[in-house]
Amino acid sequence: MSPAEETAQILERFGIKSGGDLASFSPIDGAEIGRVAVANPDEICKRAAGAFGEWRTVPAPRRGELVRLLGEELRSAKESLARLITLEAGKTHAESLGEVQEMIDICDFAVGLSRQLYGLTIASERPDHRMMEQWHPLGPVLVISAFNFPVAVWAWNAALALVCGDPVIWKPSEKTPLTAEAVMAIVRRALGQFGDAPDGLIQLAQGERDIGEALVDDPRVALVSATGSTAMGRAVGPRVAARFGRTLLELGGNNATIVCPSADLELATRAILFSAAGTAGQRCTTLRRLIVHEDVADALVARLKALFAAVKIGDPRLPDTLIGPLIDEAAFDGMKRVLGDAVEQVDAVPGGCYVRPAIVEVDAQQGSVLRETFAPILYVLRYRDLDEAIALQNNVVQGLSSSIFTNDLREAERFLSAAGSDCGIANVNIGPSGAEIGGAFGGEKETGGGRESGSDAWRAYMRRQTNTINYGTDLPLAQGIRFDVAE
Ligand code: UN1
Repeated sequence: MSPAEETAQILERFGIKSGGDLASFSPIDGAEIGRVAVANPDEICKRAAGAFGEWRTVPAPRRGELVRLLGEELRSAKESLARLITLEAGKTHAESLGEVQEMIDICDFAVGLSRQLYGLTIASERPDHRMMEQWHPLGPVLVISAFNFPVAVWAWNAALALVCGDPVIWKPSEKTPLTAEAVMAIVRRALGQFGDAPDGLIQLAQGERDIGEALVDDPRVALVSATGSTAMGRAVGPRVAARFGRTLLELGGNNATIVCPSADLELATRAILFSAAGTAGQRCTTLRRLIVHEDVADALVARLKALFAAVKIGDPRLPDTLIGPLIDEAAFDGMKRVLGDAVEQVDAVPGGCYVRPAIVEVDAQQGSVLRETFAPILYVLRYRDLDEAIALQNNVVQGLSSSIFTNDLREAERFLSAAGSDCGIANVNIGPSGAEIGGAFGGEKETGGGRESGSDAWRAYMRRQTNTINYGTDLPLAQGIRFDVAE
């Protein structure tokens, strides 16, 4: 069945009618698979602001109930939604299922969180005074998501925003509008079960860049959580800052793995294959730089080259495919700009851009090695001592994810220490990609500094209020100040 035919069947199952000005194309064969209508940003912001007035006073555990229902509906729709991700984003079925599972996991996490939005009690220096801090809902949250995780990154943000008391506006990638429509159909099912959620609590804003810009500039949007390239973040960040709005940025990565002489090379090989070639190199956490000790480099690189040559590339709907297509022609051009004629195209489905992952050995970290090319290119650098390797790993402008393979405790701990990796994520004996829900996700430097999903990332979606309460009959001032008029 063609991607267009299969998509039509799935959309029907979700009760979605295709139509409108924005077209979606399947990377499997490049053909159009559906259309959606473009949003009216002003209308959306108005409805979100109205919803905020109501939702912020709903008790947080009750808000959690909506997210629990969303998790349940996602469980029932898992297979269909995953299939649509495969059709629209080109991920393999296993990876698409994983993406929906990530949505379910964050829902579970957020449900628990809805009873744990803790503030502090603080010792006051003044007699008969009490201090505390409270966390209150912040306001409408705009989620800008990228094509490569077309639904999970929305869920990371939406699940937390909803339990925190914030309405959600979603501007999905213009390359993956249909999966967003399907998620909204699932959301409507959850809202139906929930009963009395305010109108406009969860909205979709389909469109191209202009729609995103109008939403980014709207003062009714309290937080802009944006995932995408550093260039996108550079445009969004200052615009939101100019109106003193808040941002949570999850931008480009240039992730490295260090392989030490003591490493379990079999383990490292498997992890590197998944991290560098999986998702056709289109994760923000994709492994892009392999920094390997010269004693083990020849053996490791030879093994990787053999695996890269053998890995099954093709229609992501087929069960044995490990690597599907690049998202579009522009992604292919990006890879070609780096590799020129060395790009090995794979003849899989006509109309799609299928490439073999590439290994490029380099002597120095310069030129394209310093940039994030959203394609499966793995640069290999050799090192002699660990400090040199860590310096290489850190000597890029991005700071998302990193990892080390070693069986030497000192090396592992050094890598994780304050003098080690400067990334938001640093792993030992696993690759830099494939993080689970629970840990805070995000990175430093030009990756944008935002943290999403796990740990205390929820605080970005709330405003903090410090309270001092006097339950006495006197008015002692802080710092011992006296301010009495003698009468
Ligand atoms: C992204 O590519 O934007 O850690 C997110 C990972 C996934 C999320 C990637 N859990 O690779």
